[in-house]
Amino acid sequence: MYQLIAKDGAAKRGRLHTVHGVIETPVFMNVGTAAAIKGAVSTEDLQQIKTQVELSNTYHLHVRPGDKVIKKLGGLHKFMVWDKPILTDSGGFQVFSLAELRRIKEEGVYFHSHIDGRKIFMGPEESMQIQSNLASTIAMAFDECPSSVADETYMRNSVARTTRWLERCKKEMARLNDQEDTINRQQMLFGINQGGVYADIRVEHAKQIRELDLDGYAVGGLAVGETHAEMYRILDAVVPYLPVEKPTYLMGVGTPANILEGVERGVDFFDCVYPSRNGRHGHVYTNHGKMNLFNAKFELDDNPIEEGCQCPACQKYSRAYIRHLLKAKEMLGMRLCVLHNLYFYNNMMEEIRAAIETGTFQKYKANKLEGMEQGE
Ligand code: PRF
Ligand code: ZN
Repeated sequence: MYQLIAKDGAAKRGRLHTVHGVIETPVFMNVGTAAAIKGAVSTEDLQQIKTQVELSNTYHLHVRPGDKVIKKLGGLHKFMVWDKPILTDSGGFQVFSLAELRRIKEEGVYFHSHIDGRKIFMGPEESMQIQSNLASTIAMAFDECPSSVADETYMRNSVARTTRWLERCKKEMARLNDQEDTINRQQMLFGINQGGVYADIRVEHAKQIRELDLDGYAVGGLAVGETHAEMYRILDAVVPYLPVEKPTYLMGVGTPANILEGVERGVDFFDCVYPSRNGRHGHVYTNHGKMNLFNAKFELDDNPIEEGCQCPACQKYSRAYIRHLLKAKEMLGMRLCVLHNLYFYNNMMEEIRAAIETGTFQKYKANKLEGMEQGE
């Protein structure tokens, strides 16, 4: 159940009640593709860095260790020792970005595993079954994420198929939630809007899928090569056609600036690999812009990454020490940068929520962007 607590312009401050607790939105989900946040981050760490939702991938966990293995071990929450909400992406997007030799048919997608080349079939029913075995809090619909340069005819046909797949997902999820041996019988299902950069296709699709009365709605197929201006134009066009009384999720987005723009347009959920991936490369976010800790100017810098930051890295360690760890390829260096970056994102979301509640989001956004532009 989603509660809309406050609005500031189109920006929404919401609360999603789930079997694994409450999610305060806007929220940034921390990406743990294969049931782990890359950079040796433990679930104890996640508690410390204000993580609300962990995100994992159906495709990866199906290929390794296998969703049936995870079901036998009691589901993903028990497996990775995380009792808060988990969202699983459906596999659609990963099949398109990772798998080789894929063939899309009405029934689903045939492809070869990126691990061992094994032939796999995944359609809407299989994706729901895998996500039900994983027992995540929120399952995502099985969709096709077409290329950003797909032509209009391809896009119309693809979106129509994604709608038919969505109807099958809803039916299969209802069947699975009705079965006694299902671990999470209150698993939620979010639908996914597609249509590339064609605003009319997007809007028509949004109108169709909102009729299905799902637990939430995502905007997929963005941040796949189009410009930021195009992404904002599509959000401007489509978010008003998604139900305001349900959570909205912008998939795979993005930079702090992208998130602020998304919030302004009414988005509740975000996820992105940037904070963890950049952290693993020694790139850290601060309120004064991004820093590359490999830079020689930090050799003797005894300050924390960011003065006043309450993250586990900044509580104790200096830029100089972390720079040394990174250069010496010590895992702790990566880990500290990832913890700082995820904390930066999670903390920004907390600030965003407070700003919406007090009707000061525009001011908050302008200040945050101005500060961050000072960086490299
Ligand atoms: N579909 C799914 N997952 C996704 C996307 C999508 O379009 C994107 C697009 N940015 C990221 N993750 N199922
Ligand atoms: Zn920090």
